[in-house]
Amino acid sequence: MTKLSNTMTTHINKPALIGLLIALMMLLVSCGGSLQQGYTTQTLETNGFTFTYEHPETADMLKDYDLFIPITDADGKPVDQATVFLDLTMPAMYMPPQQPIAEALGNGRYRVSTLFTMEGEWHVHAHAIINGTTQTVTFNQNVAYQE
Ligand SMILES: [Cu+2]
Repeated sequence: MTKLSNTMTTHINKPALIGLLIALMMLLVSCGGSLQQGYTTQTLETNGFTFTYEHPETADMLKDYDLFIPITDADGKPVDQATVFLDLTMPAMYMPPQQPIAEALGNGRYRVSTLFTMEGEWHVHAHAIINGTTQTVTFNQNVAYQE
């Protein structure tokens, strides 16, 4: 048996092994998040707080979406007990105010269920009241018209 395992070891060449490791790492990365199909993320920092925006890469107009905003503090710890809401605007024009409030999911994650009422480029301002202070970052969201 010793001779057999020696033979097998020499037959696994290094490039193949490295390729396998890379493939495994990519699998881990893709499984690491719980991103929905067609979703992507943006990450912004303000005053030591890191906001992530998990969102459809291009949203369909007037379709309901769950948008997720995980927040961590300067130590990388999840921020719970925050009041989080979004302010959805279009840079190109005035739109009626739309400020959906987020639901806290725990582990620093917040969810907003909303839709976008027009095609084009939107600004998603995420406001989080953390310990009495409002922290704000602005993400981008593209919205396309779908029949
Ligand atoms: Cu508009």
